Amino acid sequence: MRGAVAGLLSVVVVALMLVPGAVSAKTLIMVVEDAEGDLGFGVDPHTGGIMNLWPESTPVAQTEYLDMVSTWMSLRKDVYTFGMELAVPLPEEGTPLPGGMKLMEWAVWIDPSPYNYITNPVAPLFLIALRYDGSAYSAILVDYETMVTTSTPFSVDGAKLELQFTSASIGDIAMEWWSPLVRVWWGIMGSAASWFVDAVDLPLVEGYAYIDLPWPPA
Ligand SMILES: [Ca+2]
Ligand SMILES: [Ca+2]
Repeated sequence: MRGAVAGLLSVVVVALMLVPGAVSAKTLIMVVEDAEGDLGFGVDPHTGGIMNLWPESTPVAQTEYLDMVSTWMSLRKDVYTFGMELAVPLPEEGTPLPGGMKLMEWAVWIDPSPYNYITNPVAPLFLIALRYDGSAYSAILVDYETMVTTSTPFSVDGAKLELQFTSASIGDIAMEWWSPLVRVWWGIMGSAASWFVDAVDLPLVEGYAYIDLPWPPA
């Protein structure tokens, strides 16, 4: 399974978009494909890959809207758009969560350097996350320096989700590393009972480091 995952190629696109009747505006876009059917748990400290797959009979494996099949980041002027495509459409609001799950999160972490829980357990800079609790969606931006959480614009359209945030909302930093992750909480809300169930697969492509992707695109 992991061999097949490693065989997937990522796609990096830098697009130059022309705005009709206006000055041209450069949009940076990076799109990365991810394996389908790879929901798992436990992160390999050497590769960043998720080590164990949930058996097909388990609620997580059957909850295919947790399964990222592609993810992207774009920057146009001073607005970032982060997105994910899931294997199947996201649930309608009000759809209960299955299998004792209490909360789900499709998110991007902005890291100061490639995070590794053994060799580089660095604190993240920001988290931008879409969450669903079985009743409604919400989207937040967490500043890990101040621990201030603010809401941020999002859209859910079939199997696609997007979150937007401005350069100013991340302190006008020059973003260098971003890590898309899908997470599920079980048990009592506020507890630490969460697991990462999907991360970017790391094909052996220069520029990838553990679970982080480089920015801007090469
Ligand atoms: Ca996946
Ligand atoms: Ca994956």
